[in-house]
Amino acid sequence: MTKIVLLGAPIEAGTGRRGCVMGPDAYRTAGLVEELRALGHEVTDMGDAEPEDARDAKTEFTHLKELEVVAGWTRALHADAKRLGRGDALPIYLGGDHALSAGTVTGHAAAAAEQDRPFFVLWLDAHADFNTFATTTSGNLHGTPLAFACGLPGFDAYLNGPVPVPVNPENVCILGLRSVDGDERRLLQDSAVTAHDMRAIDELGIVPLLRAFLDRVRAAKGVLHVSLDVDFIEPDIAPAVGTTVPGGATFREAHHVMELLHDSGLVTSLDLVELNPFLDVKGRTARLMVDLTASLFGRRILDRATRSY
Ligand code: 4U7
Ligand code: MN
Ligand code: MN
Ligand code: MN
Repeated sequence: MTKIVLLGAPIEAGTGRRGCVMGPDAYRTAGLVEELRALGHEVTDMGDAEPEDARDAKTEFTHLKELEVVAGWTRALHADAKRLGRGDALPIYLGGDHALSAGTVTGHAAAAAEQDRPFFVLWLDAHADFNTFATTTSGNLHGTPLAFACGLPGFDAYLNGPVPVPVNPENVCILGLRSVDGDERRLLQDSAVTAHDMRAIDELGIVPLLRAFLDRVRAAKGVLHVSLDVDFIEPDIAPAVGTTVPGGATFREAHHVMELLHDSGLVTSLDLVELNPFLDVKGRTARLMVDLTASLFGRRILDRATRSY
């Protein structure tokens, strides 16, 4: 039994379009609380977080969209995540667009540092979200949270100062990549982030890639934050996302990742991001995300004793 807390983060300012604001309620409607309780977990839904006022958030760049709103969410969620990271329950952040992870990841990194635990991040995404204010061409800030969390320069507006505990890029693994921008590619290349694109998954399989990372987390006695972007998954089966890229993880690949994460026992916090219920087909994507979360929390086809391998 795991104690789980849910915190909604209805932010859509980080994307170029409307709809992610409905994400947290779509997860509730799709039965997330009930599914987790059915697996034996103690679940508390804390409702939705609210952004801080960040009208002071300014930069030299004029093409960034909704910087003040994103900064307000970053500050609020950073504080929430830092507090929840000190507690004994495992937080699931219900997005909301991926800009929310600027707050959750840096908050959990700060909490882990207080406890002298190495902090690791698994980023399941078609994109690297490794743009800075200087490199983003779209100006959509959901393309920046991983660069920010890793301490890349120029982001002081988000937290009104530098990131207190930047994530060590050596402790970050991205799985599922198939869309990386020109300048972002260079930043990623120059970093120590482990970046596995879809070709690596095709050639080697998703299991050894994930296992190698989980082995490192375990060996370091680390804590692991997982950030699951809906667009990690093939859009044919997960259509409710603004930034579809074909060639994503299959149904079984996505579930298998969750099953291995469950078996590892290493996950200490989770973001579910980028669900846009306005684009969904009969709730299919919301339900898939709930089912994937259930796999991460112990749902399996056969249990160990019944399985003949
Ligand atoms: B998501 C993009 F240009 N890189 O910066 C950008 F391709 O959270 C996409 O992963 C960012 O969905 C996607 O706008 C952000 C684009
Ligand atoms: Mn993303
Ligand atoms: Mn993405
Ligand atoms: Mn997106």
